[in-house]
Amino acid sequence: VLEDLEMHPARSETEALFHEQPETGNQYLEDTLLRSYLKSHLPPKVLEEVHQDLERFGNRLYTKIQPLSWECELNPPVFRQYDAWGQRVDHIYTCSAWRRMKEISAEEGLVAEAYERRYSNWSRLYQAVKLYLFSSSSGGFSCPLAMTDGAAKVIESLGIPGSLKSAFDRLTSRDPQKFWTSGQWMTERRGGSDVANGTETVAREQADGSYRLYGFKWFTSAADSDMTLTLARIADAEGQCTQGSRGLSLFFLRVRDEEGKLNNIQVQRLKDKLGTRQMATAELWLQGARAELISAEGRGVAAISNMLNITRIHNVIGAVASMRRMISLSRDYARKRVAFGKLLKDHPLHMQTIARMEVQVRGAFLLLMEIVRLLGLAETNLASEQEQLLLRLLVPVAKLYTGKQASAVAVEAMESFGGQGYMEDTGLPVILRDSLVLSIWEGTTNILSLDVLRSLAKSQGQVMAAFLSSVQKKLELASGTEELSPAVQQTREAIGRLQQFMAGVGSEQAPTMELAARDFSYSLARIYTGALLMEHAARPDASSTDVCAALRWCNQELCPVAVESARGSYGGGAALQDSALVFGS
Ligand code: UCC
Ligand code: FAD
Repeated sequence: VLEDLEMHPARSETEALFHEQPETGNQYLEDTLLRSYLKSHLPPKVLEEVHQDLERFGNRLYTKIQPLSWECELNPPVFRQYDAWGQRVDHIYTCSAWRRMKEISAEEGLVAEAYERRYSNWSRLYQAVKLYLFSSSSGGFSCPLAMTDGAAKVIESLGIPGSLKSAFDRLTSRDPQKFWTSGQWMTERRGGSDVANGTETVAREQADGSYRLYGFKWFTSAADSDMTLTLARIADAEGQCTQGSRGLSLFFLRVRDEEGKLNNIQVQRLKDKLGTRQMATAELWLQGARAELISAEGRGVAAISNMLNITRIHNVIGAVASMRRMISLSRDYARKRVAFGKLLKDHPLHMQTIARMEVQVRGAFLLLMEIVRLLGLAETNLASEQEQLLLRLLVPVAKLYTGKQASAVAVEAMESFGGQGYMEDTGLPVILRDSLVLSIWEGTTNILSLDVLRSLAKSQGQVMAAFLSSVQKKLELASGTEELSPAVQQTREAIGRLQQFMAGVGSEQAPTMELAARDFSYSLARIYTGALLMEHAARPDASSTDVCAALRWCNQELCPVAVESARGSYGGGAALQDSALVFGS
């Protein structure tokens, strides 16, 4: 027997760990790019206070909040339509960890911080950093927070009318007992992108000036929220409604009354989703839900766009956070896992794979910081007109670009754990699944590419001028750093090709901008991100890795729209070919 044991080690020995669990520690302390960004941008006094809070929050996330996040995944919401006695109840049960996330969000001021403006224009950035750290440990709670922030922004932009004061106070409260979350009900069965033609919900005015809404909302995320903003068409005395965008108005409604009874709303069912399963997304019938009109009649889309622009920024936060989390875990795993007699970190090809992802996340992170920096300036009336235009342009650009980056990085990073990456109980598939929605909700990639064109169309060339001037300034800064000269050169050339493309748009045989919209938006994203990476690498205390990331980023095709245009991809003939290719005739 002894001999046998020597030859065949006991089970306890074979159970020795071959796969050590990858871990993250304090995500704030470990994020050198985040810390160097804050150090170079925040005023010293602000940095000192913020640093202390972020270090504390980083510890809280790692020790207390991350386990709750896993609980949210294991205990998704449950919908019960009837009680045991046949009474319709339409109750959505959420787990205690999910409800705890709501309390934590209030305690940490994850929405409040942006509206208190303790640090003036830096408050937005600071809030975004906290949300970024929270996102991958939030168990999906970053979704309601996005919409809550968006709703607060809409109410603030309306001047906080008296009737909405209490809602605003609750949305921006730090008191867990008072704090409310909001939904954002836009999508109906006929269309989520084409809201103008897809919205069938009708609003009927009541004698007291309030409205009752009748319709069906096809996707309503965080359906356990306290309130929502939603669109509907106001019916006139004959019951007729204006069709199209000009018939849409924006409404505020409470989902339940004081006793918890639904506001004439029936829950049809919860969506059976690929990801974001921790969070309830419902189909809802509005059967006379009492609501308050909060926009001018027919200005619903313009009014809710304030919400869209905030939730799209949250989408960018989620994208960058999920990339960062995946890479941090890959990095840790590479230090622990042995293959072919050495640690993964000592296989240069494996390091190349992770390094390529690192360049992606660095670029995306700086783009996020740029947007929230600009938003902070705009919200404290410190933004120039150019900065406001730039912000309007960069939000859809960043949302569409980082949404795609996040899913690509999640897939690549999953492979870096080998077969373990595919195992549900490692938690890694959750990150992958949840990242896949980032390019769909809050506007798909194509819809946002068209929104980029919308932002350009509104300003007669001023938006592009603001973009180019901002890139030029960053390039001038970078020109002082010798090692960056190849990247500076590549970006200058890309700008030249972009300008050439733009000049051709109005001419004969012009490319149609609609067909070019996606490649055009990608070009803006790559050029601007390259400029940001160079700006960061040109700081006096920049590291060699900052320089390396900038060089590598700029060493890709920065202006795909020019390449595709030269290939004739945007002419009428190309559109016909596209259809023929798709349909095989
Ligand atoms: O998906 C959803 C929630 C998911 C859960 C939350 C997750 C948050 C992230 C968490 C991270 C972890 S809610 C549903 C989201 N739905 C969409 O995003 C809709 C996508 N479709 C579009 O964006 C379309 O482009 C529409 C709906 C905006 C198109 O509508 P219209 O009415 O056809 O467009 P118009 O006529 O061009 O625009 C009407 C007005 C114009 O202003 P005026 O009339 O003054 O010229 C536009 O300039 O609205 C203005 N407008 C905007 N303004 C439209 N979009 C914007 C904008 N983005 N910014 C400023
Ligand atoms: P469609 O509009 O049918 O789009 C289908 C495809 O066509 C897309 O690829 C799109 O890019 C493309 N397309 C459409 N129009 C054009 C065009 N003009 N040019 C080129 N391409 C085009 N909505 C809410 O309102 N509230 C919520 O809380 C909410 N939560 C959601 C949660 C989840 C998990 C998901 C998946 C969705 C949620 N949505 C919510 C809905 C989401 O916003 C929509 O699904 C999204 O906006 C797309 O709309 P659609 O599904 O109608 O797709």
